[in-house]
Amino acid sequence: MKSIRTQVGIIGAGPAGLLLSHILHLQGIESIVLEKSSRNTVEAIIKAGVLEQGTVDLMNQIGAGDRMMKEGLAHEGIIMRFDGRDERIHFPELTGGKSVMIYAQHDVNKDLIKARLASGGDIRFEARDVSIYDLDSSTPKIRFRGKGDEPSKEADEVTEITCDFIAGCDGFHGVSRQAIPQEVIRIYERVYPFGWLGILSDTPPVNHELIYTNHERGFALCTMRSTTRSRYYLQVPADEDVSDWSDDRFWTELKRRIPPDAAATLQTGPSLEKSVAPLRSFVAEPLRHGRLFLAGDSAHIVPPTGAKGLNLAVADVRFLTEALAAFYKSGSSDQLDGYSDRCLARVWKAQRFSWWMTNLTHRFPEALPFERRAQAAELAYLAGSQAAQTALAENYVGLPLV
Ligand code: FAS
Ligand code: PHB
Repeated sequence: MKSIRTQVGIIGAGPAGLLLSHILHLQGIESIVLEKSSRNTVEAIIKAGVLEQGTVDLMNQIGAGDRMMKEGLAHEGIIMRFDGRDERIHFPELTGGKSVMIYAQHDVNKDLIKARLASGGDIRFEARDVSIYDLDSSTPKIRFRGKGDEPSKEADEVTEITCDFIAGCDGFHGVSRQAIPQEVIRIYERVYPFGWLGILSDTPPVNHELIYTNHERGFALCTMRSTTRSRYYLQVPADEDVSDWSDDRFWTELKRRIPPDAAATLQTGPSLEKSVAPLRSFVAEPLRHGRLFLAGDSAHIVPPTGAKGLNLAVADVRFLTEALAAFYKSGSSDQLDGYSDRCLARVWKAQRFSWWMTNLTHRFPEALPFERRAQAAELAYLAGSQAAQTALAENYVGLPLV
């Protein structure tokens, strides 16, 4: 078995792991990133699309924001469609000038990988059988099989990394959360009775801003990746099989749920990607066990309705890099000890907003007539109340980091 050493072992090269590795580097802290997928897969995966102002600012601060600023689309509002009417939520007016940026997550991944490798970063793609040991010691370890730091003779050679700390940035299906003992971890979860059927197409977006629609046939979202590439979502039953949805069936259903003027001008085309994503609200507490720190989807999942998932991962990483930098600079572990509570304060506010936005815009199959009427009343209240619109806007653009 090959043995190597680093200060922070990072599992996962999604936005959380890549951002963590780069910011640690800028603080003079070394890390090794282990990623089970290939670089091409990480750079192609279709996921999030909305960056909060804080995420945009951070990408620029760390020198990884040039392409985002050239190709990203600044958005100053969204349209809420319900009961035959459109209500625009105007972000700058309601939040003292804030907005959001439309920029695909796979592009964020690409930009972070480029920045990290250009600065001598050590990212091990296609790392297999990643496992974690000795979390309660001051030298926790990660073992993996794979290409290692040079094409090894034995593709199945096991490498062991001895670290000071391990960051679990390996998403909902990763191994790091599983390393927290059952008697320690607390899980909070709400699984929704529907999913999102998403389609990506090289067609101009139907509208220059996002349209969230609450329709009697179900929720729909019109969003985009650029001025020539569109992304649309339809609420479907949780167990929906994407193979039951031809492109034509998707476009026909979308036209039935979006505003008539949008339906009339919608440009359809062949799907580049089509998939069903389940919707759940999920939090694992605490985000730390011994020398293991969870960040991003490994610790929490939000329904994408509030566009919070990627941005929450960024906030966790900000807090973790501050805590690690304090430890290496002064030896103090106070911020490491406070990491989980600091993240959870923000995580739960984003959970609440995402749960609220999902309840406001989706049709629940088991909803009582009273609940449907209450939902219609809440949408009507939103339309008529600056206070209600301000509450939506300040959560959507991202709450201040505390
Ligand atoms: P990620 O899941 O992005 O990254 C984890 C990484 O760890 C992956 O590259 C994975 O391959 C790797 N990994 C997993 N297990 C490993 C192991 N054992 N060893 C090594 N590596 C391992 N959020 C939004 O805001 N808007 C959206 O529209 C949206 N759509 C989504 C659609 C889908 C299908 C999914 C799954 C998520 C979506 N999300 C969306 C949420 C998503 O954007 C996450 O919030 C974001 O990816 C969080 O980033 P990470 O925490 O880095 O996790
Ligand atoms: C997306 O562009 O994929 C997107 C945008 C806003 C959301 C969810 C997904 O709330």
